[in-house]
Amino acid sequence: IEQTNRRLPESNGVFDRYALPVLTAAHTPPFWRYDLDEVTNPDLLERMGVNSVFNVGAIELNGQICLVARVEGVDRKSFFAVAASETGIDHFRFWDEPVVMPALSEDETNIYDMRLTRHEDGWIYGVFCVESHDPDQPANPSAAVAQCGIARTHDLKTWCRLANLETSSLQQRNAVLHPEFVEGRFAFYTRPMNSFSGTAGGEGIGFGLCPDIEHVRIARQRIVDRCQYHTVNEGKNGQGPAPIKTPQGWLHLAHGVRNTAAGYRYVLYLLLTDLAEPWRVIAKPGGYLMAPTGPERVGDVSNVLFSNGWVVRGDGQVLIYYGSSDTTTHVATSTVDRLLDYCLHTPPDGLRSRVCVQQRQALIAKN
Ligand code: M1P
Repeated sequence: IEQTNRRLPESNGVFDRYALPVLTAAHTPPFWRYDLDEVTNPDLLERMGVNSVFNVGAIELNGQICLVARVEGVDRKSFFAVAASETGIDHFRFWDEPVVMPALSEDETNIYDMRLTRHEDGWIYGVFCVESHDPDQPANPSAAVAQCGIARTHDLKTWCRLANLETSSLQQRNAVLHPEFVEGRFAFYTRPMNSFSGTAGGEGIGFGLCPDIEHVRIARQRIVDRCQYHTVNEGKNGQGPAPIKTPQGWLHLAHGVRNTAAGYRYVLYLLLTDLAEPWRVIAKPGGYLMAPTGPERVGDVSNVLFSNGWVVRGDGQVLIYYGSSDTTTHVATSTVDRLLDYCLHTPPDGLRSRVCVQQRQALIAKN
């Protein structure tokens, strides 16, 4: 909490990484983990440990950067807790108490990965994954159903839970509320899928409209960014945080997943969609923006970068928060201008080795 973070000197010009993670399990207050009563805990045993702090929603509120973190106890259950900082790159400190998120049913077992959206209707919305044991497979303890929970707040302290998002998909994770009305309706990025954790039926990032935020039913999920063979999002993908509005279009950060002999690899990539039709991609650079590197690579689920939070500051700086291997949280910084330049001037994925060589030859010739 006291340590000052340091921007790493190596940079590709698009973004900068930092030496230290911004949040770890060790950032959680000791009074969340230890009974501090000498009588009931004379040997000061940590009886309620925290395993990891990652996949944070992010927002600027009252001049501070607030992260709604996924805090996972040693019992594997996740909950939300707010950590705030003036700088956004270091000195994050958790508020004294975790978020008390109302549950809609007794069966809700785990909640995680909140996306925060400051909507033009005046509320701050939190859209998150709600996981339950699959009622159709009671004999299989690993069978789970992911649904999308929705709650709203003005202060990140008091949360009003709304009905879960309804779609025709068996599983619904990585849903995100768009910040503005589209065609007079609330707009959601979705992820139609059949499989809880695999890639079966992974079509891509979806998009749908709904008139009533208190009962969100999306009949049609049109595909914004489709999974494609031999790309970084071949297996599955998901919208990251709510997109950033720029003069050139909506800037989106997403994660893409592919399978390898060592398991799934999660990387982050960017795309730009049309201002009036945010489901229509107008630019998509080939490949990834960020992939796990150094200490980010190893954790509970290694080789994973996952982002569900970013913040644009008044001067155009973008703070990108990302979970590293489902264990800690890092920050990278860039600017809206740099991310747009990268989006608009990076060649699209050539999809064939021979085309990628042509792209590189054109660069070499120009240089
Ligand atoms: O373990 C990697 C990620 O797996 C899930 O993401 P997705 O639904 O795209 O597979 C989520 O559980 C996420 O929290 C996690 O980081």
